[in-house]
Amino acid sequence: MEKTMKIEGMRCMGCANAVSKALSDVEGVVKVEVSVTEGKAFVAFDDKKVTWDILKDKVIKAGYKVIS
Ligand SMILES: [Cu+2]
Repeated sequence: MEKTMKIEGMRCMGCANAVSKALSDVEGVVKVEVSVTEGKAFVAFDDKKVTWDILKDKVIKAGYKVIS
């Protein structure tokens, strides 16, 4: 499954890396592409291993606000 998460609060490449790492570390995540300027994270993941809600929670725990 491929989805794009809308994220608020990313300001720099450090934020992008933090979000990227938070998502990439989850088992079942295949690919992550974060755009700071657009406030988005594209995520490709195996929905049999991980849910979208879990992924959103990881980003929230990393300190960012998930819009959708
Ligand atoms: Cu930052």
